[in-house]
Amino acid sequence: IPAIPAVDFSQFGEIEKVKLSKIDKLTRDNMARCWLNIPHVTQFDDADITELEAFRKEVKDEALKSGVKLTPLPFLIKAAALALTRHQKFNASLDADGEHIVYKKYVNIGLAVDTPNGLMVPVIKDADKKSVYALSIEAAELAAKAKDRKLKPNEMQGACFTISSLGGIGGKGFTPIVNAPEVAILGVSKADIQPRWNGQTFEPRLMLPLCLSYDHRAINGGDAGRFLTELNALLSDIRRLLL
Ligand code: CAO
Repeated sequence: IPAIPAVDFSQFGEIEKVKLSKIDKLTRDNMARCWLNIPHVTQFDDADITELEAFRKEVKDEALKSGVKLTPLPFLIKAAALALTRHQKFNASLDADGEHIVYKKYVNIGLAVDTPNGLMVPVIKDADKKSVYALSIEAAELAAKAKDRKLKPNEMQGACFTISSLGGIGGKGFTPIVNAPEVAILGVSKADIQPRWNGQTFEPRLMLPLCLSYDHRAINGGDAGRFLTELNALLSDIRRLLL
């Protein structure tokens, strides 16, 4: 790849040169590696989370009494974990031998956490077996550890799939980079009230933007369409998480 030529920016005005942190350097190398190796496709959808949000608000205070700060995130982890158990191509990695695909029988979900020191991705193990409260507690604990630089190496290993939620920050959508050897990543943006046609009239509904990037060597558009449709159905009617 032709290198980007070095530029002396100081010839154009005042500058400040700051050393990259160790985490920034790891992210730089990992992102470049993933971007260059993986043929990415990103598919978008909006999930109607009006009912999910009404339920979350209903139980929020009760959850707080048990020490749980309930955000939409643990519902997303729960729904993604269930969808991963039903769509094994997403819970897989391409084998380094180039001849096999490895299907995983466990569901570990990486969580992108924005910290002052850079991007960290702690892993929630066996996410499919945990309750929404348990996922909420673990996500908060891992995010706090990431921010305090207290994550142990084994708490950042073994993810099958990553969720990157910018919902608490903002934006309408983005195209996340697949974190190899995983084959897919879910980006989540900020939910927003939108007018939706119900057949007779426009109704205000809370819509959650979902962005699914995947490795097109391992996953086809049809697989991704089915996965995202299932995830959308689970989030739009969380009773389906029980089925
Ligand atoms: N839509 C609307 N509101 C949302 C939302 C969404 N999708 N997701 C979260 N919110 C709300 C929460 O409910 C909370 O509001 P209340 O306090 O009123 O309930 C508020 O936004 C803040 O949430 P949070 O960000 O503190 O908590 P979280 O569980 O949503 O996320 C964590 C936790 C660790 C994922 C997040 O702090 C974080 O680091 N996000 C950035 C990830 C990132 O950097 N991704 C990019 C990686 S690639 O460069």
